Amino acid sequence: MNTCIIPSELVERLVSARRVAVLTGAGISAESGIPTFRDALTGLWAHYDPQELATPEGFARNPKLVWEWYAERRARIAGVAPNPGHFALAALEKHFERFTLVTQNIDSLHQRAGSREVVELHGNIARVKCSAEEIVVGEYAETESPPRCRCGALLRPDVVWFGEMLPAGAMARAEEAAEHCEVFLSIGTSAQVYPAAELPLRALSAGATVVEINPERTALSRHAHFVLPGAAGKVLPALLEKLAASA
Ligand code: BJW
Repeated sequence: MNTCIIPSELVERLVSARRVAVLTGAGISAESGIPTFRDALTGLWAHYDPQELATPEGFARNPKLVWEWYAERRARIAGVAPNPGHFALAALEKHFERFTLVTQNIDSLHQRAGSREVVELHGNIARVKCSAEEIVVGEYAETESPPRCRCGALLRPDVVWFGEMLPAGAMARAEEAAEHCEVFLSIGTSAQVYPAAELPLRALSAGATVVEINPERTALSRHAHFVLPGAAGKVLPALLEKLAASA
């Protein structure tokens, strides 16, 4: 029995919705043991400088440092499992005609939980691409320093750093889903990083019901129709339970 309070009006809107879009951020993977970015004590940016580790300029200055940091994070991700929040989203997908799961996360935990269609806005840590040609060349393999592409440039993680464009196809799919859904769920994101943070606002402008699931208030909270304060791993299974009981 899950004790989270899910408003019945939200359940009714979900029951009648045909198209649902979801945006997830680092918070959904926190209960799996992956640190978020901006949480004051445990977030990655409390301990590491994003300018040095998550920008193309930082990589150009010290490619080995950046490569090692991503190798450590990859190893951490390999050692964790999806949590009840990821599994609840995979199950939720089956209740709707169209369900688009857009994630800012690079950890593949949604896919490992069984979500079928995941739009990755910020890339995936398992892949590497050429730092010059921007072409994905394959899966990461353990090396001390970044290897070189056939063209001679260094390989780098296939993730989106500050100042870089998001993959155009992924962003287009995310925008389309946000603008054509009846319910939009924003889960475990501080809603500070653009253009991902625009998605719930686009959904709002298009008339969707916007729901936020997060233990803390964010920049989005005052705009959302429903704010469900709590951990995604508790709130999402409760939401799924209510929906399944009402469908
Ligand atoms: C829980 C929980 C639990 C905890 N359950 N919840 C417009 C205005 C201002 C600035 C810009 C703008 N447009 C572009 C920019 C610049 C920049 C930007 O947004 N900067 C802001 C910081 C101000 N954006 C970009 O540079 C983007 N590119 C771009 O826009 O290109 C065009 C352009 C370029 C230059 C100028 C103008 C236009 C690219 C952004 C790339 C972000 N990359 C990173 C790293 C990815 C690779 C990696 O992992 O290493 O992506 S940074 C980091 O932030 C990562 C995340 O995906 C992203 C978002 O973080 P997220 O997921 O929200 O995590 P947190 O930690 O912030 O929040 C976690 C939340 O979970 C918290 O709220 C907790 O409370 C909650 N939580 N436990 C539920 N159990």
